[in-house]
Amino acid sequence: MTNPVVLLDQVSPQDEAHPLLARLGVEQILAQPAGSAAPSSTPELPVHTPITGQVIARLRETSEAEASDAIEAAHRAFLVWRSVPPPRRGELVRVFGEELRAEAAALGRLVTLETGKILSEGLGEVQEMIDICTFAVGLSRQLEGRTIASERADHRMMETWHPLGVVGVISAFNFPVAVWSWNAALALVCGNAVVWKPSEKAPLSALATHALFLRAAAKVGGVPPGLCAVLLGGVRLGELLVDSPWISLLSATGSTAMGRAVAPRLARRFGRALLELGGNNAAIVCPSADLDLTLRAVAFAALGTAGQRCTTLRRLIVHQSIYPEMIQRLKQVYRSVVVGDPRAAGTLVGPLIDQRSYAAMQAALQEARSHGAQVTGGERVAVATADAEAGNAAFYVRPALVEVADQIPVVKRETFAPILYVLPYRELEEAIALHNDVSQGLSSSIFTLNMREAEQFLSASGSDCGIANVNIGTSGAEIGGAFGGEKETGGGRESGSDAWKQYMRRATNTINYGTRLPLAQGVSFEIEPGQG
Ligand code: UN1
Repeated sequence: MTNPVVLLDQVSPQDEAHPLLARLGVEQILAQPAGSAAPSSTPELPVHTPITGQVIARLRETSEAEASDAIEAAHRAFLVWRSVPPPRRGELVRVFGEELRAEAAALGRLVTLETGKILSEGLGEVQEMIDICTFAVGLSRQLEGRTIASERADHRMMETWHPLGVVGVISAFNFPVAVWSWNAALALVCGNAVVWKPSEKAPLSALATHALFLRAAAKVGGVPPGLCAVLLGGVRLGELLVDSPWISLLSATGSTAMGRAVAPRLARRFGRALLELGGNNAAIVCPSADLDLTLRAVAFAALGTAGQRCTTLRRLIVHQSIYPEMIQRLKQVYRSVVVGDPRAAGTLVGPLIDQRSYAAMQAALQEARSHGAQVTGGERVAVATADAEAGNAAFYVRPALVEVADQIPVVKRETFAPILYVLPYRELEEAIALHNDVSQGLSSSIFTLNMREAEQFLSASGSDCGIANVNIGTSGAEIGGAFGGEKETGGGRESGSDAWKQYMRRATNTINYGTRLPLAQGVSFEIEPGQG
C-alpha cells in the first residue's frame, strides 16, 4: 500500500521531531513511490511547531492528480472491502488499536509538538483513538438492522445496512488525529474506504497515524491497497473531496465558514455531509453549585488546549448571588495558571497555534473593551522553552477573563482562543435564554445540586445543544456518546452511540414467502388470466 502523496526533504536532525518520525515509520512511507501520477512540483508545505514557531519539517503538497488517483484507488479498495465480513474488518481496527497502544507515547508527543497541547492532552488524544478503535471492534459484531411487522400475510420486512463507499475526512489542527479516528474506525468496520485531508497545520501526526495504520494492515493481511490514504495540502484538495463523485460521505471539522462553503457544494451532487463546525459553549452556575468542583471543571473546559477545542467553554453564566466569589476565584486561577512549554511538567496552557490566532484573540478583546467589558489577562507572555527562548513566531498568552453585563456581539462569535466571557443572571429561565441565544449549538453544562434545575436544563425547553452536561464541563466528551451539535455547529454526529449508521447505506427489504401477491395499502390490481 503506498502513500500517494509526499516527500520529506528536510527534518533538522537535532530536532525532537526527527526520532519520533523515524520511530513511527513516517520516513519509510514518505520514501515510497508516489503512486502512478508522475512526481510533480507541487508547493512545499512547511510544518511549524507552535512551541518555538520553528519549521520542523518540509513536506510536499499532494498534487490534484495524485489526490484523484488516491480517491480512485480508495474506491477500488472499497469494492473489495465491502464484501469482507464485518468482524474481519474489525480485526484490522483491533490491530490498529494495538499499534496505537504500542506507540501512544511517541504519537502523543508528536501531537504536542505539532499542536502545542500539553503532553497529557497529547496522550489523551491518542487514548481517544484507542478507545474508538475498541468501540468499533465491538461494533463490528453488532451491526444490526430491524425486522419490521409487515401488513401483508406471509411477508417479512427488514432493514439491511450496507457499506457506503469512500468516506472523505477533513480534520482540523486542534485534534489532528482523534477526529479522523472517530470517522475512520467506524467507516472501516462499516466496510468503507477512507481518504483523509488533515489540517495543513498538523500533517505530521496524520502521517504517523497513517504509518501505524499501514503497519496494522500489513500484520492483518488481505487489506486491499489504497483503503486509507492521506492528502496533504489546503483548500483545493478539500474542494476535490467535496466535488469527487467517489466520495459518498464527507466528514468535515472546522469553522462555520468552512461548513458554509462545503455544505451547499456537496448538496449540489447529493453527497452526504457530516459537519462538525463552530461551538460557543456555555455553562450556567447556579446558587447551589459545588464551587470547588465547578472551578476545576471550568478551568479545564476554558483553559485546556489553550482554549482551542470546539468544546471549549467560552461563556460562563453565573447566578448573581455567587458571582463575586466566582469571579474572584477565577481571577486567581487565571493569574496563576502556568503558561509555557507544553512539554514541561506543570504547564497547563501551551501556545496558540499561530499568529493569526493570536491576532484574532487580541481583536476580540479589543472589541469587548470597546463595549465596556472588563478584561483580565490576554497579554502575550514570553516563554523559555526546553530548547531555547521561544521566538517572535511563538504565541503564548495569558488566558483572558472578560466580564460582560450582557451578550455583546463579540460574545456571540467563536474566537478560537482562551477567552472566557463571564456574565451574571437572576432567574434560571433568563440564564437558559442567554445560553441558547447564540447561533452555535455544540456543548453545554449546568452546575447545580438542585435536581429541578438540572432536569430543566436537560429538558426540551433547556439547552439547545447536542451535548448537555450536569456538573462537568463542556469539553472532554467520551467516545461512547454521539458527538456533535445543532444550528451553526452543523448537525453532524460522530463517534459513539448509533453514529455508525451514517457510514452505511440502509436498504429496506420486503420478502414474500407465500404464494399470493397481496399489495400494500389494499390496492387491487388484477390482470386477466392469460394476460400475464
Ligand atoms: C474538537 O475540538 O474538535 O470533547 C473535538 C472533547 C474532545 C473532542 C474535541 N473529546 O473536547
